[in-house]
Amino acid sequence: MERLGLVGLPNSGKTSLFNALTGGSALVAPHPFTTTETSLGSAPLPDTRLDALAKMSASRKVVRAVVELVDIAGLVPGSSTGEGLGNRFLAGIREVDAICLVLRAFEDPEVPGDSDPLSALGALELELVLADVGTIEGQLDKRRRAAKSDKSLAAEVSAMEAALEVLSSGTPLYRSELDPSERALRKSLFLLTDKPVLAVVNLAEDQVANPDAVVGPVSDELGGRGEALGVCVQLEAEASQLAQSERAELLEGLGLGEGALPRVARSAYHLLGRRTFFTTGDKESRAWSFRAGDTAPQCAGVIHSDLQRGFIRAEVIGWEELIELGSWSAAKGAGRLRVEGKDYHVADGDVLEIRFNV
Ligand SMILES: Nc1nc2c(ncn2[C@@H]2O[C@H](COP(=O)(O)OP(=O)(O)OP(=O)(O)O)[C@@H](O)[C@H]2O)c(=O)[nH]1
Ligand SMILES: [Mg+2]
Repeated sequence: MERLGLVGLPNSGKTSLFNALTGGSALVAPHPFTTTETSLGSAPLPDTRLDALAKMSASRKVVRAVVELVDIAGLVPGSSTGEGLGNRFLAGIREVDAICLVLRAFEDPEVPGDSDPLSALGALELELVLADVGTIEGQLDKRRRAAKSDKSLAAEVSAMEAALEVLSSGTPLYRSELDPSERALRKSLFLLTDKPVLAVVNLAEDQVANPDAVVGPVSDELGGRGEALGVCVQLEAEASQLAQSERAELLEGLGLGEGALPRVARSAYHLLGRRTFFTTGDKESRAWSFRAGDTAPQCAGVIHSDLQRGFIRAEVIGWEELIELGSWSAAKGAGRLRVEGKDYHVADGDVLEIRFNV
């Protein structure tokens, strides 16, 4: 399954965010490079659609979809050439499918480090860009020579040259106007800035009431190429340790509604290209995660490989319509279940029942 990597300067709050999202307890400390090994975790995805379906079906069990996260060692200026935990951190980023840039805005004399999220963004992007320039420069001459005898490599070489030009101007590839279809040609290079990004601005408690002042400039800087979300990570991490009702009380009391973590989890999920379909019944209501664009048999395979192998058809209805009708049998009686075959592309929010035969 696709993974989101948390990337940021030391002491930006990456591990705190990781713990808050995953309910984990990885080490958090006010000194740089607390995290030296990457850790993996999964964050359950809050989903009110699933809650509504579970209520409708009076399900005894509710199973949420998850987002896979990776907490990566801190990046410092010079990481691209091996400073700090340079190589470890670069390897960590190469392995993820999308990046969450954690930008510190909180000030705390106890926690060394800068609290200017825009300058952190600049520093992080510069290191990622430099690493990518190094990767392409290390390969380009070899590929050019190979392309002389093998004409089929010409497209790859020109994609590399186009990427190098963008990077050399200091621009990460996720911000560029490059043709996305050329991405496949660059895939074997494992470039760091060729992945989708999201930014989390780690706010101080006194910035939470007016996050736009701090988050807005980051959002403008990313210019629509990445979403920027403001989160008071420490506060939400503390809240995540509490029981559901106390947590709601704390967050509501601060005017934070459900808090910002559910939005981070949902944005990450979408950034990774994951979508959700549901199954519902009195035994269980469940959110299943599939890749955007998957067909009904592929989605059936997420439940069990037998369901894909023996797939006959799917009965399908949108979750909202099903809730309105009140039950699966009511939907069936009203002739509102669609019958879909092997070529159907499942939509986010579909409720499915798979007919199969093995
Ligand atoms: N005041 C304040 N402190 C925070 C906040 N978020 C994190 N911290 C503190 O900042 C310190 C660093 O947090 P970590 O989560 O370990 O940061 P990190 O980015 O994982 O750090 P490294 O692994 O060392 O790169 C800890 O002492 C946290 O308690 C916040 O929103 N406000
Ligand atoms: Mg850490």
